[in-house]
Amino acid sequence: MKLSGRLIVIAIFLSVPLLGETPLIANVSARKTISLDGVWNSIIDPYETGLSSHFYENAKPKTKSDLIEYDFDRSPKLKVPGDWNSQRESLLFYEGPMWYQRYFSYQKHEHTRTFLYLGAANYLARVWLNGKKLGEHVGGFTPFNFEVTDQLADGENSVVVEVDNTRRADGVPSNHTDWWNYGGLTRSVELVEVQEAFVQDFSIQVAKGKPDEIEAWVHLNGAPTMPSTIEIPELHVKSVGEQDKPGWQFFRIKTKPELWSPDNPKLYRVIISTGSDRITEEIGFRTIEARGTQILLNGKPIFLRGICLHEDAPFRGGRAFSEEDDRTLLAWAKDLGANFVRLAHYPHNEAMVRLADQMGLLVWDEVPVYWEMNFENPATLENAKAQLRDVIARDHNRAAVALWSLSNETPISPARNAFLKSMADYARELDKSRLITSASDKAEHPDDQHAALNDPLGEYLDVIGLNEYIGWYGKYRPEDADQMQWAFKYSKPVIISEFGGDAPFGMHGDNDARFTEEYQANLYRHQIGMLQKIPALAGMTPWILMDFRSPRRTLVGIQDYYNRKGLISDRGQRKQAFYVLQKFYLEKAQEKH
Ligand code: GCB
Repeated sequence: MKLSGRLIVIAIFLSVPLLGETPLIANVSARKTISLDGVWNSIIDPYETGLSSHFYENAKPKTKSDLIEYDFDRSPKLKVPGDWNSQRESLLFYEGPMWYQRYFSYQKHEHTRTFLYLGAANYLARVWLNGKKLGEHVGGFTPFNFEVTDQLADGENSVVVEVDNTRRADGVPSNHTDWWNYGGLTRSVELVEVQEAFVQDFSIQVAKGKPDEIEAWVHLNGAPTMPSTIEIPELHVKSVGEQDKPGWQFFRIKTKPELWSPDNPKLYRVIISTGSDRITEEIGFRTIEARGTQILLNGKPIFLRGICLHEDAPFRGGRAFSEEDDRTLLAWAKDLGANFVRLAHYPHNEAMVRLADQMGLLVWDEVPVYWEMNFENPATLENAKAQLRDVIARDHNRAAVALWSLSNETPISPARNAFLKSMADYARELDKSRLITSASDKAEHPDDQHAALNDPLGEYLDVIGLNEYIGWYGKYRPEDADQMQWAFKYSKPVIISEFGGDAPFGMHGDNDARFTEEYQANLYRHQIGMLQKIPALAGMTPWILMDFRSPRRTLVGIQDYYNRKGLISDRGQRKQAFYVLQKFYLEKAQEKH
């Protein structure tokens, strides 16, 4: 069997090694892991002395005359996973380098390879094991791993990570965002043990346009010619791959799986094995496509009843990272009547996407190309592409993920258009099975009854995302939405990816009194009326499920450094607008397309 061109492209791109890192191991949760979560020593380093003072050596004075001006053992502690800002009051606004260190004991085994896997570190991370540098990673929301088989000691080991969340003009994101710049080892750190030859990555999905065929590839590490097998016991499938080039096996499997959808989030147990390496995965099978102005799930039009989410932890504050945090947020989205979530504005933790698979929520997965950025800088583009590549590598087996989003509210310019076109091309090279989108806020108002989105970015997308704040920002009141007619330059499905307004829970007043629940609920009523008149409307994700921390929101007694556009407060209280949207979604869910 020869590979289809599409599979070859996917395989080549997902195999590109990362600078200083090794390619990501897929499905770490199905592996033998040793958790390095817990309490780490930490040194705040605002003047960046750690590198020149060799903090990474974790040295101790050997004689009483030795001079060593740091001591991890006696330094304050930080919990991992976790941002530092919400762990100590003095760190709430801290931006800069922070050094993390911990000891762990390890027993070496023959024929075992070990990787150090970090779920995320915001923003720049430099990593050392036993004083030896493993590498660096840029980007605060994607995982990375290093092979440490040869660096590990039998017995006690010391790992040091410098994490620096300084904002950078050339960064992704850049200097300005509307979310908290939570720094630290924000997701789990673990050692992953694998066989000498192991399954590095795989892709298993329904073949495009062929619901009775599954196409798959398996990428092996350390096993150029070993065969691999895919089993799906419930479908009585057991298939041996065909090798096309060393380390790559390809499969075409005739079978008719029950298809995954939000109403029926059916997952199959899939076993992938090579030699003595064997991992189990839960996989849903479905197709997603855009046809005309509709989005089709499994060949049928679907209206995406969505809501935006930030990765802020309900109740306790700080960056969310646990399955408990994720379950709370997604359960609220389900209560709202949603079948879709926009995970804004960066990749959320992996458990969130896995839970969406299980709970039946389609996902808009986004990278933090946000507002003004240095679109002229080739390094910024490479950085954005690396983040896109890594979130695709992490999530490409999730049926829930329907859309890769390239950006949010970027200012139109030739450099920006070229930047995003390049990202769109790259996303399609990596994964042709999903839809590409982006959120634009560049609507024009020729008069007070008309609005148009002509952003040239639309040319490169499968689905147009529009953020509009009629009734909140700008001159229009919520009622003005009633007269507004929308036009879109590109005849493609449209998702209204944001609208909303701030209201702290419990603040009441008239419908026209800013920052009251009544104002917010009234705004939602008029928005819903307006949006339903858009013929190309394929879905919506209002801003936002829960209030979240933002340094831009300074209004005392109302915002207090929180963006209050949540339908639910950060303490879990539901505002009036929650029920307005819930009513609409429950009605919409009853409609037949
Ligand atoms: C937007 C941004 C989002 C902000 C929101 C707001 O357009 O995309 O990140 O938080 O507006 O509340 O202003």
